[in-house]
Amino acid sequence: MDPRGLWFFVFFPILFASVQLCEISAGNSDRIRSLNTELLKVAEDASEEPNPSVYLALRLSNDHNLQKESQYLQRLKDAFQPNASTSLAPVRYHEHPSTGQLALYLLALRAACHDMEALEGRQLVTQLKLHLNKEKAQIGHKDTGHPITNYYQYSLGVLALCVHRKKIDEHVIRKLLHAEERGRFVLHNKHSVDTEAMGGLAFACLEQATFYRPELVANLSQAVQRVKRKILQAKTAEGAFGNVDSSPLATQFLIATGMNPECPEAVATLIRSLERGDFQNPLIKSQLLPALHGKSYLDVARMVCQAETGGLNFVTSSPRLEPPAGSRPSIRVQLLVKQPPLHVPLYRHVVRVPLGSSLLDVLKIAEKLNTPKRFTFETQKTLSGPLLTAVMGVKPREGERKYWKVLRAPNTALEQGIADYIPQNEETILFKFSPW
Ligand code: B12
Ligand SMILES: *[C@@H]1O[C@H](CO)[C@@H](O)[C@H](O)[C@H]1NC(C)=O
Ligand SMILES: *[C@@H]1O[C@H](CO)[C@@H](O)[C@H](O)[C@H]1NC(C)=O
Repeated sequence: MDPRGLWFFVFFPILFASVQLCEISAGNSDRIRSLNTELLKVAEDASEEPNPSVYLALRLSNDHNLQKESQYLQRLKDAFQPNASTSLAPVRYHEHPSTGQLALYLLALRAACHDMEALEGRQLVTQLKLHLNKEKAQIGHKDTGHPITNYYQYSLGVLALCVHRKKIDEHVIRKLLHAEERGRFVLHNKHSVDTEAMGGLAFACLEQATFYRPELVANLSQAVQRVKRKILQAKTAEGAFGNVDSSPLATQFLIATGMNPECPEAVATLIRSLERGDFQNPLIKSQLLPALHGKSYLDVARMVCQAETGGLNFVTSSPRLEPPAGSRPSIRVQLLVKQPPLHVPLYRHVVRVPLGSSLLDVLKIAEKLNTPKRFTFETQKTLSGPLLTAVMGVKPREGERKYWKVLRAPNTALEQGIADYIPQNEETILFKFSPW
């Protein structure tokens, strides 16, 4: 076991001023604890690739299972730095891990109180700086281009360096400020609250750093206020910011910027959504847990590490038992695949599947059918689960900003991925190759 994993945090008292407003009533602590247990189970599952976001959530929690946390940290290190101690070669830019993944890993290391002054730590910081410079160059001087990944990951990169108290190139910061101000935080023509929240967290962190010019700091504070306005404007009738899944991050932003009168209601809404079972994806759950503890990713910066002893052990409940597929009634789901401007669908077929199957199950079943045109698809593992990357052999070319949008016909975009979404009987699922 890595002894460096055994630390815990003392938060500066200053923090409590902002936390107080978002305090969770004791009545909800069981629910929050079982969310913690669920994420620990995700961490224990060796068949899943380690997810730095899940580790971050566990570290920002009030409850700990130190042994499992440090085992998980080790798996993260093995995945992200397979030859850490041996590589003395100069740092070069690699496409993988992406800006966002590298950033999440650096945040995780900070949450583990990892010493970043050692060679490998410095190399990681240099690498992330390289990533951000590449992202910036891709946007270009006139801001006509797009980042290599997206502004969400760009923001994550800035946030991670800031949390490690590393000074960031002012041009890199100004590009992000510019993009936010010009309303560039959009995905498939829709304003992205997730991106706004992550950008806002980055701005809020930079604003508190001590080494930037007052003029830049003034612009950063303005940006924080702008983000706050946009997030509050995105509030739905049900109290979500954007949608259910962007609310955890949006609430983290409200927590981070302190003394927000909206905060208690935001947290109460998250708890209600949690009770209703609205959150299914472990990545979103990992963004939720800190918020329910009144914390945000900025708190990773404020941590002081002390040698840690003890920690809570969780009783893990047994997994829910599903009835065997054969005994479940079957439903009919139509799959429709379109590649505009072509009018003729690339595929259309009604598939029979057991009730309760996920959309991914439906696709797997469709693939095995003897239809005139065989259904084919490809997925890619991501921190949010399997992303549908190709359908009927069609996928974006290198650098082409297109994706397979998934809708419930005629035009309701799904708010879940293919592994989480459970189709209903007689539903038509439309896959549409779209720009973003
Ligand atoms: C940018 C983004 C996209 C971009 C990604 C392209 C790119 N190269 O940047 C595009 C436009 C393709 C996209 C598509 C979709 N997205 Co999206 N996306 C995001 C966003 C804002 C950031 C993702 C990111 O960069 N993460 C950081 C890096 C470090 O993590 P990563 O795992 O390496 O990132 C990859 C995955 O996140 C993947 N990805 C993006 N979206 C989704 C959605 C799902 C379900 C999966 C499995 C993977 C995935 O693309 C990233 C880059 O490769 C997140 C917000 C969030 N809170 O996570 C939403 C988010 C993940 N997306 C979401 C959704 C619903 C979708 C779609 C299902 C929408 C639709 N109806 O078609 C599709 C995916 C359909 C499919 N083909 O499988 C939801 C997922 C909710 C949930 N319950 O899990 C989120 C949380 C937004 C929200 N609040 O609703 N998305
Ligand atoms: C790690 O080492 C292996 C073999 O020594 C090499 O192939 C690989 O590229 C190295 N990985 C990194 C990230 O340096
Ligand atoms: C701050 O914002 C103003 C107005 O957008 C801009 O003119 C100025 O250059 C910015 N300053 C810095 C340091 O980014």
